[in-house]
Amino acid sequence: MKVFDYIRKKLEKGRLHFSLIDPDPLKQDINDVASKIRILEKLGTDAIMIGGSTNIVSSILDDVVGTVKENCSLPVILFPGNTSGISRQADAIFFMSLLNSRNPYWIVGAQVLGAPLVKRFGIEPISMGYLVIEPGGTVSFVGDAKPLPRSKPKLVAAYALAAQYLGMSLVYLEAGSGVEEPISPEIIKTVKSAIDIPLIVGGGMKTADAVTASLEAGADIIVTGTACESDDMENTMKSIIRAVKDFRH
Ligand code: 1GP
Repeated sequence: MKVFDYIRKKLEKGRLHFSLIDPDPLKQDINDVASKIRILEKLGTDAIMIGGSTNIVSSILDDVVGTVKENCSLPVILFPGNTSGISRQADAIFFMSLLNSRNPYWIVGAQVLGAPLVKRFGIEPISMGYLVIEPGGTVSFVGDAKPLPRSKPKLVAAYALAAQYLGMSLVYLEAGSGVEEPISPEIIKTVKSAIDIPLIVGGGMKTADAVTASLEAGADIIVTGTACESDDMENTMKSIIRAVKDFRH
C-alpha cells in the first residue's frame, strides 16, 4: 500500500502520531536508533519520519534509514531539510515547500534539485505545504523563513488554504524543534476550519497535555522529535502516544 493511502485510511479511524528521528550525528547516538525504533513501534507510533535541518551526511542518513527499516514494519518517511535529506531506502518523502520562506531556494529550488532523485529511487512523494510559525527554531533560521506571527491565526490559515489550492496533500504547522511553546490551539483551530486536507502539527510538544490540547484544537497528526531523545524516552513517549491513541472527538 502507498504510504499516503496508509495515512488516509488510518485517519478515517482516529488521529495519528509520527516519531521524528534526527539523523544529525551530533544530536543522536546512531547506535541507539535500533532499540529506540523498536520501543516506538511497540508503543503504537504510526510512522517514522527521518530528517533535520543540520549536519546531514548521506552515508549516515542511509545507515539510519536502513536501521529503522530493519527494526520496524512502519512506513519510513523522509522529512528533508535540504537535498542531502534524500535516501533511496525510504518508503516515502514529504515533498515539502517552506511556503513562508523569503528565499525561493526553500520554496521550489531544493525541490527542483531533488525531484529527479526521488523519481530514480522510486520514493513515494507526498506533497506538503510547510509553514513555520514563531518562534520557528533552527529551521526558521536555516530556511530563511519569515516566521508567521502567533498572533495572526487567520494569516496562517490563509497560507494553509493556499497550500491546499496549490494541490498539496498535507499542511504541516511547525513551531520549531525543541521550542518552549508549541503551536497555540487557536492557530490550529483556525487553520483546521479553513482546510480540508490533513493537518500535521509539530514542534515543542513534550507532554501528553500539550498533545491533547493540539488534538482538541483539530490536529490530525502529531509529530514529536525531541521527546524521542529524552532521557526517560520510553515513559515520555508512552504517555504522548497514549494521548493520541486514546483521543476521542
Ligand atoms: C520538528 O516538529 C518537529 O521539525 C518536532 O519538534 O523536536 O520539538 O518534537 P520537537
